[in-house]
Amino acid sequence: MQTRAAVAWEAKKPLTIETVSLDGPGPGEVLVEIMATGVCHTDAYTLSGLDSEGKFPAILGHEGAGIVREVGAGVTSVRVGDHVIPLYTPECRQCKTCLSRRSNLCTSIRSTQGQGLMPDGTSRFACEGDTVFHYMGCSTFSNFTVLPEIAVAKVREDAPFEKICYIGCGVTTGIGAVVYTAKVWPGANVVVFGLGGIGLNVIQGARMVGADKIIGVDLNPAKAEMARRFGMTHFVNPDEVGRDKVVQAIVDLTGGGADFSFECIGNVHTMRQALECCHRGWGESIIIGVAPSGTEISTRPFQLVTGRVWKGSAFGGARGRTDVPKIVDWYMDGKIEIDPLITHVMPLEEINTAFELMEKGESIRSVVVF
Ligand code: NAD
Ligand code: AHE
Ligand code: ZN
Repeated sequence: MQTRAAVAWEAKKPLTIETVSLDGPGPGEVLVEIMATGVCHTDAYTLSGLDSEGKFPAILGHEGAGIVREVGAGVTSVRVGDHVIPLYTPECRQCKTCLSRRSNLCTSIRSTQGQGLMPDGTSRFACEGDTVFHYMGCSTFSNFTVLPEIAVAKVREDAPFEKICYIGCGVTTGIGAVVYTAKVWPGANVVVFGLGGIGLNVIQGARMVGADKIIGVDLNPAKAEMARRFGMTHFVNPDEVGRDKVVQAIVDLTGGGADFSFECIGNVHTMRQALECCHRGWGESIIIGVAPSGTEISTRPFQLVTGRVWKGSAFGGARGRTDVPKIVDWYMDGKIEIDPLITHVMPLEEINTAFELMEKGESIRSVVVF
């Protein structure tokens, strides 16, 4: 079939809207009509050329919601007409990792996914005779896309696509990091570095589980207002306290250090600050931000010897097919908020504006509706 998609032909260049060809679903796969997709900082990261797995030309996008339009042979878990959220972290329920229940990082299709290919090693997209690669197994910047059935979460049909697409990455990543990865306890002191589309969801997750102090750190003071609305109790602007005094400022505010910190920027310097502002003996720092390939984190080993813990979180530690439908319920039941975070909505033709707004720090989430 033919479909409309935004194609990233090469790094650092704007996307162009093309009519691309798409081969239908093979065994165990589904064809999904994407109704809406968010634009995440990770899309911009890959487009910047700093992603070691970035392949071009590609159809980016990994934060979508849509409707199953066709199923391949042997598909049993979804049917035509089901509403779904594509999962860049699938859940096969059969691999060593899924069976271990110790991690959400299903390994069943990860290697082909990282090469921009479907599990059978092919790409289903082509444009003007060129193969176009898939991205994070999702390619939600295309009106239609093909996914393995293990990489879609079936969700309730009364949930609006243009809001729940954000659960496909940002909402689940932020709230999940609090609930599933860190298991923040009521009364904990929490610090969030970076008050963008991910950090604000960490903040609302921390509020949801009953954290005490929720301290936000951001260079952009314009981010503080929304953060307060979502539960931030204290704001630290590194340019006001001094960039080398952020750790001390947090230690002072928390009476010794944070119980949990979350790095939601993707900067190795703030990752170090996030670890070192944690409480001696038990403070845990969770890295969410994606740092450019080739960069490395460092700290004095003494920081770990004295009980601070460094962890990472991908997709909030959520098991997609199991947890995403529950998070959609939390939204529909009013337990979490999404609407105020979607600051811009645009048609596919204006998708480059979403990247510009993010770059300038003027949006939280832009959503493209098809
Ligand atoms: P964003 O651009 O919306 O937010 C980043 C925020 O960090 C902005 O508010 C910016 O002002 C602030 N910031 C930048 N540099 C700073 C500094 N030195 N000190 C303090 N604040 C600073 O981005 P986002 O969509 O929220 O994504 C955040 C990070 O999370 C990105 O690296 C993204 O790739 C990553 N991410 C990871 C996962 C995962 O599963 N681990 C999922 C989604 C996104
Ligand atoms: N390809 C990148 C890695 C990017 C990365 O860490 N991605 C996160 C999700 S970011 C969503 O916005 C993730 O889930 N990682 C686990 C995984 O298996 O990719 C690089 O730097 O090479
Ligand atoms: Zn993302």
